[in-house]
Amino acid sequence: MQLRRYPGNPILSRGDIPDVPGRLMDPSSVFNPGAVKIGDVYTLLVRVQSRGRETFLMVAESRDGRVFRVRPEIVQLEGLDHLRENIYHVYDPRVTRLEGILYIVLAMDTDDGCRLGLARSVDLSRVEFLGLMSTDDERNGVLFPEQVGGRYLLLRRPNRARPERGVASGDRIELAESTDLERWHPAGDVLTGRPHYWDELIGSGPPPIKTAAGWLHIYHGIATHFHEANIYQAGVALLDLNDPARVLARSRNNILEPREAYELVGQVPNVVFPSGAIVERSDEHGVAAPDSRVLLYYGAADTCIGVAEATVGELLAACRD
Ligand code: BMA
Repeated sequence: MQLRRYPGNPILSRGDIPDVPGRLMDPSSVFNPGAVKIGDVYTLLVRVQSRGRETFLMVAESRDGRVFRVRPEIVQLEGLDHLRENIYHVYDPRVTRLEGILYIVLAMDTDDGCRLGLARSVDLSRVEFLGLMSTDDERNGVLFPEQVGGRYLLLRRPNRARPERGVASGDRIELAESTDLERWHPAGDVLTGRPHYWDELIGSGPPPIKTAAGWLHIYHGIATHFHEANIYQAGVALLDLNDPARVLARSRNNILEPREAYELVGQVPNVVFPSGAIVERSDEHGVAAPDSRVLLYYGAADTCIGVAEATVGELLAACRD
């Protein structure tokens, strides 16, 4: 199974980013969005990179999930200036609606590597930075959309794999738990990379999707080809509803890989990087209907954004392929 791409992809490219006078003109790229539906509006929190390679977050909105308009302003993280650390980039936001609030887990580059940061917002007009969630080098943090067993849960990817070249990466996704969203404690290993196959290095994608069969977790896998070339793909695993450190099933094949020109060629070639998902229909308990469509938003070649879709049932079947 491959996700079905929207024929109008890419849905956002650098030319769709309005200038923000004095701050951002003619940027290089837009990619790796968080996604959430706010009322009827499909909303993306996108990563925009300037030609100075500064990183900005901006909001894009759509009535149909495919044609987006970017608000001509840069999202300010209120309270970020109170941090003692030097922050170079804030990027790859994962947006989770939790207890009626939008929580955003951010990757933040500091002098000591990457940290996870947490922010919250009602509708992405104002975003309040709450603080760092980690003291170790990690990326790809993503919150579950509800408490499980009385705890908030977070998937995170420690950057412990040190390639010969390039930045630290990771080959495992871990679970962490918290009672206050501030202090996080290890709660088990979830997935590890599969050396030699499509997902040697891994990291979480969008927030887990609740289904009757378990949590659907879309993640990215990197085939490293002995460090000669990195190919970023998407895959899916099914985690136990009550104990998400337990993996019930995991796709053997990827569900999306770089094939189209805009995924194969760009600032970083051969990248599909899933980071946002919108489920079209869930019940009052947040359980996705099996025939509901899932729109997966992804960064393509660190240059533009694509959307691809499958039903919940198809994703469950892919876990067991
Ligand atoms: C990862 C992250 C992503 C990026 C990907 C491909 O390590 O930095 O933001 O999309 O690499 O360059």
